[in-house]
Amino acid sequence: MLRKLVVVFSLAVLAVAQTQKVPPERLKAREWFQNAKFGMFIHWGVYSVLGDGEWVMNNKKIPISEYEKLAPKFNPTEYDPAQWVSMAKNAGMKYITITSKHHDGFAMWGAKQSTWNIVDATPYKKDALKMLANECKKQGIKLFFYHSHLDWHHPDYYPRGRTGQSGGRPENGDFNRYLDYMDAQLRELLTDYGEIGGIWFDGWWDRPDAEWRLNKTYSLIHSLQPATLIGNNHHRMPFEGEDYQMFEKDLPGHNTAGFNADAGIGQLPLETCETINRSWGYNSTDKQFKNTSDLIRYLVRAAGYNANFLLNVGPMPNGKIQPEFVERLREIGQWMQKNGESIYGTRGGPVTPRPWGVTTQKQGKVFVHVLDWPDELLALPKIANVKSAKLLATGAPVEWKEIAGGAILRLPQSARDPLDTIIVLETSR
Ligand code: H79
Repeated sequence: MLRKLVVVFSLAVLAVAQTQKVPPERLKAREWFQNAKFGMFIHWGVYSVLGDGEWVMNNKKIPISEYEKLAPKFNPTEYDPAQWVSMAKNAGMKYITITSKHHDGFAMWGAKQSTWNIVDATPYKKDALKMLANECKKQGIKLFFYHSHLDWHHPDYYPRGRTGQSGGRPENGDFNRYLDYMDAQLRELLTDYGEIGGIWFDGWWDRPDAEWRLNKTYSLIHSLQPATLIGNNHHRMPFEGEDYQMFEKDLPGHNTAGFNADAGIGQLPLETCETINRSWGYNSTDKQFKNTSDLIRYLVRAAGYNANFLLNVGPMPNGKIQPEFVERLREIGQWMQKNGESIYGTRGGPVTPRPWGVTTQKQGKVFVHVLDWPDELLALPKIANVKSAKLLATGAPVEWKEIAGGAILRLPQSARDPLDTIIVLETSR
C-alpha cells in the first residue's frame, strides 16, 4: 500500500516537473497550434527539377557529382511567395511548413556552412525562405521549417544509415561534426528568419540507433526561440523536449501507410500530414489526385481525432503551384468559409470516431460530423446536457430524442450533405 502511494506520488511529481519545464509561451504556442487545425506542407527543392519526387536521388541511385548538376538548372523565376501565402490563407490554412532541407541536404536558404544552397549554387541566387518568411509575417500566417536529420549529401553523415548509400561518398566521416553543421544551420534559421512557429524534423529513422544529440539540438532551438514548437517524425512516441506528435499519411492510431507501427498516441498536440496526389515533391507524371471532398473529409476526421491536418503541395521547379492543387485548395477554402466554425478551435468531441463520422467540440457546442449517414436514424451514445440540435448549414432544427443510454437523430434525406452533414448540439454546463 505504502509502496503504491509512493509510486503514485512520484508519478505526480514527475508530471508536474514535466509541465513545469515547458515555459508559458510555449504552452500558449501549443494551444495556438491545436486551435489552428489546418496547415500547408510544402516540399520544394532541387529535386523538383526532375519532376520525380523528393526521393529521386536515392531511388534512381544518382551519385552526388551528378545530382549537384541539378542546382544550376533550378531557377524558379515564377516564385511568388505572396501568392503562395494568400493561396494557403484562402484555403483556410493557418500555418505553412516548408522544407528548409530535405534528405538531399540542399538548403533552401542562404546557408553559410556550405555552398550547397539556393543562394550559392543556383542561378536564382535568392533566399527563398527569407522571401517566404517576410511574406508570412506580412500576411499573418505562421511559418514552420521541415528539416531533415538524414543527409544524403554531407560527407560527415557517417556511418550512413538505411538510405543514401549510392551517392559515392567516402567510407569515413565524423558524425558529431555533421551534427554541429546541422545545429549551425538551425541556429541561422532561428535567428535570421523572424518568429518560427516550429521545426518538423524527419529522417531520424534512417539511423534509429545513432546518438543524435537531440537534447542539445532541442535546447538550442528553445534557447533561441522559446515558443518554437518541435515535432519529430521518428514514428515513435514523443521524446523529451518535443511539443507535438505527427503521423505520416495516417490518422492517429492508424497504420495504413506502414509508418506508424511503433507509435501510440501521446498527450501532446497531434498532426497528420497527407499528399494531394501520391507525391510530396513535384512529380510530373503523378495524376492520381484525391478529390476535394475526400481531402475535406480527411480534415474533418483529423479534427475528430483531435489532430491537425497538414496538407502538402509540391511546387514546380519554376516556382508555380500546379493547377490541380490550386483548384482543390480553393474549393477546400470555400467549404471552410462556411463550416470552419466546426473545425477551428475545436478539440476531439465527446463521441470517439465512429464508422459514420466524428465529433468535435468547443465552448458549449458539440459538432456531429456525419460523413456517411448510416440509415434514416442515427444512434449516438450519451452526450451530457444537450439543449438543442440544429443543422450548421441552415440553422434548421434536427429531430433529437434522448433515450436510455443515448440519443437518436433523425434527418430527412433532403437535409443531408453527402460530404459532411454537420449538426450543432448546444450544451449547457
Ligand atoms: O518528406 C516526406 C517524405 O520524403 C518523407 N516524409 C514525408 C513527410 C519520407 N521519408 N521516408 N519516407 C517518407 C518513406 C520511407 C520509408 C522507408 Fe523506412 C525508409 C523505408 C525504409 C526506410 C520507414 C522508415 C520505414 C522504415 C523506416
